[in-house]
Amino acid sequence: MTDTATTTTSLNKFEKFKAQKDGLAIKSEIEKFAALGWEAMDEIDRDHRLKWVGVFFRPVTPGKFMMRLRMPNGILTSSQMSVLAQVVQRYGDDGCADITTRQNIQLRGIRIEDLPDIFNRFHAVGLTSVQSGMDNVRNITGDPVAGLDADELYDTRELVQQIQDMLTNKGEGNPEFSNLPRKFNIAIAGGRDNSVHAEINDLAFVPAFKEGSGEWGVGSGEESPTPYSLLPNPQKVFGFNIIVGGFFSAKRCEAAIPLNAWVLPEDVVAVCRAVLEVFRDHGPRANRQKSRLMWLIDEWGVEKFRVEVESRLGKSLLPAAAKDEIDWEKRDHTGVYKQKQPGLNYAGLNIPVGRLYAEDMFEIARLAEVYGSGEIRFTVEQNIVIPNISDSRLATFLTEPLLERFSIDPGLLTRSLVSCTGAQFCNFALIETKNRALAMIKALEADLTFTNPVRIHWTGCPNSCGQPQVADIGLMGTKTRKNGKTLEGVDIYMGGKVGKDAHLGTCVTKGIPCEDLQPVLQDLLIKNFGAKLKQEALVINS
Ligand code: SRM
Ligand code: SF4
Repeated sequence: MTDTATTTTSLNKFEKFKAQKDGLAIKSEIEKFAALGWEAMDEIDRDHRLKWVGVFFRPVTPGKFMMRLRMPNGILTSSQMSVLAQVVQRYGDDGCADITTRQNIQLRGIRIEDLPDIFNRFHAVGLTSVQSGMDNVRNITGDPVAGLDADELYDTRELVQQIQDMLTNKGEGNPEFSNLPRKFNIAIAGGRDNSVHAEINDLAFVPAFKEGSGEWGVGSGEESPTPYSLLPNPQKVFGFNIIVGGFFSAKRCEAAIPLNAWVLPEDVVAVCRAVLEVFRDHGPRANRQKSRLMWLIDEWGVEKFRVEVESRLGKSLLPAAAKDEIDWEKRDHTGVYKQKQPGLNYAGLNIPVGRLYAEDMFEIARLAEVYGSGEIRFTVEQNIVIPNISDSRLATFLTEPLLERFSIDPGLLTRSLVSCTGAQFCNFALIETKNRALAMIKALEADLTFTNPVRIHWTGCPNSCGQPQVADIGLMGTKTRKNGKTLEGVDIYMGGKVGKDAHLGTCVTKGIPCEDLQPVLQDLLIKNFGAKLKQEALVINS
């Protein structure tokens, strides 16, 4: 490590404990912790280092840990889902799972004494939770309908898996990337609708065609780079424009900015490695509120950052293509859609606020096996997609009782509802989110009619895990005062645009007590999103 990273006097407490013992060292100590019990563990190991293997101590429910998996491109098999269901099933009422805003899943109620057995079960079905928390690269997102969508530009699945394998040493843990200055998010968009919210990632790849000119690609290091002139159609070559530095934090939120670079798909893994090496070795480590990649880009300027990335790559990057291919409104994939493979369909099921229980998970696994190919996918809206349902089985699939709860045609608010974990399990939370979000949507849908979905995102604190800045209406938990009392409240964000011309929403109103929120939302929905009171609609139609 260089410059800022080595100045021990300015290291924050996280940097100090990482320097004493790398988080990944915890991997060989799991048996010991299981025998010891959580009460007897060293606090830094328990509260922080365990996150390097995806195990999160929950101060709200001490002794009942959360486990965050890795789901490259949000894809898993029915056998993997069954294993996850078995894990949470043993915890009875304490056990459940949440689909996350990064196309991933978290398990709850986990006891430390069970970790060796859980890791063995994960290993047997190819699941990993390694490096999913703290100063590591989070789950890498890709297009949720990759390989299914006739209109896709690039099937992101293999690339996402390759990046994860490089970062995590095929799920075993990779000390090269286990001590970044801060968390890091990577996304690859493969379609025209930016299903991954590329702009809110530290590093994202956005589809873009480049007019051929006989220049050389950068190559992945091991094999020779592909010259444009040898590509099948050198006049119009597919690749990705690179954007960098997008992030949300309590103090600052930024959309990613162009790196002014374009890469061939086969160079994406090498570029990820180069960017991460630069961030690892030069990213600021003194103040954790100012450690995300954008702070380094601010300090250096994007030009210098690009030059450093090129120097790690050992090659120049080509300038960005003039335009990218994101020209659709964002789809939510809820409903039944034809696949590019004749006779096959994918079904997007709405999972209200992403919450699943063991019996739901077994049932989803069963449906995927009986009607599909055993594959299940997650979306960043915390929903699921079951692909490869044949035309002949579709009608029976649609009669399955699970679809009454996990609908393919939910109400227009339910459809787009997203919520972070909130006070039930998260100690940063300023408010309860998931249950409140569901109750609020139910009440609003009872009173109003809608013509279009309205995307409402709840997040329990300014860390913004529920991404309120990408929503039509974003609700961020806060504490507020009313009649001399402190109450749970929200700041309201509006104007988030996703898909084509994505941009972040901003705070429009602060400190609305949650108990007064319903009429405020009703008013916003009527004035800004064309909702109508059911009574009014009845009069107009009669
Ligand atoms: Fe997050 C921390 C949950 C997506 C920004 N996030 C946390 C912790 C680990 C805090 C904690 O220890 O309690 C939360 C765990 C609560 C729990 O028990 O579930 C937590 N974050 C989540 C999830 C589960 C929300 C959800 O309900 O879906 C998401 C897990 C994604 C995954 O699978 O890895 C989740 N978090 C996000 C996102 C959205 C995204 O990635 O698109 C963001 C904003 C984007 C970003 O990071 O730039 C996000 N989480 C944060 C931050 C603020 C980061 C910062 O730079 O300051 C924190 C706090 C921190 O890291 O210090 C945080
Ligand atoms: Fe917890 Fe805040 Fe993230 Fe919600 S936004 S999961 S409350 S850290």
